[in-house]
Amino acid sequence: MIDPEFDKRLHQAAGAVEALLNELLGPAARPGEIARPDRLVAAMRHGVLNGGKRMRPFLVVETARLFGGATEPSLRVAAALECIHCYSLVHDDLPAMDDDDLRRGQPTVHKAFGEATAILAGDALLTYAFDILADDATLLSADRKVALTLKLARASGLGGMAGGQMLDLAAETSTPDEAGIVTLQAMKTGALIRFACEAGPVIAGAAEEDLQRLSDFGRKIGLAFQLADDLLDLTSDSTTLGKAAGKDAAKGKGTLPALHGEAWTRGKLADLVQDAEALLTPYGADADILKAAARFVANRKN
Ligand code: GRG
Repeated sequence: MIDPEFDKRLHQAAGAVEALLNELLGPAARPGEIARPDRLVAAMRHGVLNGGKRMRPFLVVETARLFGGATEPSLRVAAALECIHCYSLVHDDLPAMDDDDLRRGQPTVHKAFGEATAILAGDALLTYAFDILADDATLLSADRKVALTLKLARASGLGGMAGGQMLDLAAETSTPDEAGIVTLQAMKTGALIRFACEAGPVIAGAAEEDLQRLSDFGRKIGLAFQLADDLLDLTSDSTTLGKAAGKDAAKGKGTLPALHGEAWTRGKLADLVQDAEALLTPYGADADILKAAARFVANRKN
């Protein structure tokens, strides 16, 4: 069962970040932009405003709150991160990548708008993330904006998510060993989740020790997130997932659940949640919501 307080706060964060994304992805050009093509705006909105769980935005907002960070700048950082996450999903669904027709229970962006527009929508979302961070409306000091920009770039790019996707493509032809799978997942999925957990302490100007602790927490739940995803691919159905199930096995893709089985994976997930919760012990009840998030990530159904 989902913790009711967690459920409430996840929905609150989702509602607030969606309202902001709705405004940011409006039709009117911003200062410095020349014009916003309607079709590109529509494709970007389709890729973003289509009912994701908004787990990463929640983590940004709640890790900032833990250290006294204000909600307004947290929501802008959360919106930037969600733009990157959604760009990755739009590009991942393309025929040249995972070739999926369904995402969040709806047609993927290339199915609705065509491939070329989907590529551009992903490109524009990636760029827009850094626009949102740098904008004057993000009320943070220049030092904190630079720190967030660098962390987000590193989490998303060559040595993070995009690099992880490269390793994932290579894994279709040559199965990596267990350490290789863990690295691939830490990059492809884990890096953005870790960023979400590091963002709060940076926004709030927390101590280095707290940043490190939240980074470790992010690493644990990032791994749990991907393990749960791989387990769902193995055990769930497309209707529940809102996307195609059973794709990893069909492609013969090496995942930890495929390697070790369901019982091992459930045990590993329980260990990761325990480790993640233990990292938050110094913060007492203030971190209860993040502990509930760790449990949700490991036990989610879609
Ligand atoms: C194309 C550069 C590039 C990267 C793609 C993130 C990614 C890399 C691919 C997505 C493939 C995938 C399904 C990975 C599993 C983990 C994951 C990111 C799941 C989707 O995230 P959720 O569950 O999605 O948070 P919602 O829809 O709730 O936002």
